Amino acid sequence: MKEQEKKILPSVTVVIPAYNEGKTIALTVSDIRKIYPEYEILVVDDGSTDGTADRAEGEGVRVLRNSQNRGYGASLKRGILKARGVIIVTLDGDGQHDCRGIARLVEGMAESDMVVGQRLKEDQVAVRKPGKWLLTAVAQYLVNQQIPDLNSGFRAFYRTDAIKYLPLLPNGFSFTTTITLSMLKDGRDVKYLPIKINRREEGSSRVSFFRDGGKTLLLILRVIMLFNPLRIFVPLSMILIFLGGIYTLFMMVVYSNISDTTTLLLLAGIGTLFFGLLADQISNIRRGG
Ligand SMILES: Nc1nc2c(ncn2[C@@H]2O[C@H](COP(=O)(O)OP(=O)(O)O)[C@@H](O)[C@H]2O)c(=O)[nH]1
Ligand SMILES: [Mg+2]
Repeated sequence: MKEQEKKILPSVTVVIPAYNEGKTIALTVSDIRKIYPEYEILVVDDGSTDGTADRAEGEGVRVLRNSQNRGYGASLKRGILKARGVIIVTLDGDGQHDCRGIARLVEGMAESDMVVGQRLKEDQVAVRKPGKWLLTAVAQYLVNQQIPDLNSGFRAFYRTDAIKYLPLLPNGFSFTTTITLSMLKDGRDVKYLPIKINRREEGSSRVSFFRDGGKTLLLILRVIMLFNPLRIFVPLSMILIFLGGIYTLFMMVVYSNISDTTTLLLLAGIGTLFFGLLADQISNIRRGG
């Protein structure tokens, strides 16, 4: 019975995007190999200049080398395309994710479409919080459900699902946000399992508030347009039309005339509504609906 159970377990590829993680990559992959000898380990080296790829290869795992730095999402996409496993687990190359958690993520996949390693609140770096808070609030509103951790890099999903969403997935760090929202918007089941994050021992985080915080606003606009434009444009147009209506009534009663403002408000409201309807069609086409 045990043997039989083992045979039907799906194969797993652990994809590790790494950029200049020469000091930690060897330990990270050797730990995974020790605990999960049956899993394929695939390191995607993103043009590192510190020997990251060679160190990973020295541990006997599969390595893909990007000739130039293409970004976190671009590397994951390349890894996903080349992976041999049915289930993909993504994990950082800096040793921050405890690989003992992989088993729990994979187990969770028996009942879910994606399992996310949910970081504790205090593990989410303080300077990133304002942007992340707003992004999470908008994202939750768009898909109409709670998202305890929108962009953890430690997660498991089916390779076929990732391939399906590949054209939507961006090349940068917003890969994680986008795959989460793609799943949730399609009504897929996403499970969150609490994980502990190790302190970064070597190197420094490549996600910075100034570089990526500035991008957060753009990302918020992108996810609105991609996942649920009507949820923003309909209320906005209703507010404009309502204000325009009230103002028209007021002008008619008091001055027996309408003004430029009433016309502008009403036209803006109607324009916003039609823009939203158009955006909704494009969103559906892009997401394959
Ligand atoms: N492929 C790729 N991976 C990157 C890049 N920058 C960082 N990473 C990797 O992405 C993971 C998370 O990056 P990190 O800077 O630790 O982000 P944090 O954990 O959110 O602070 C690590 O495995 C990094 O090696 C990049 O430009 N390209
Ligand atoms: Mg990290």
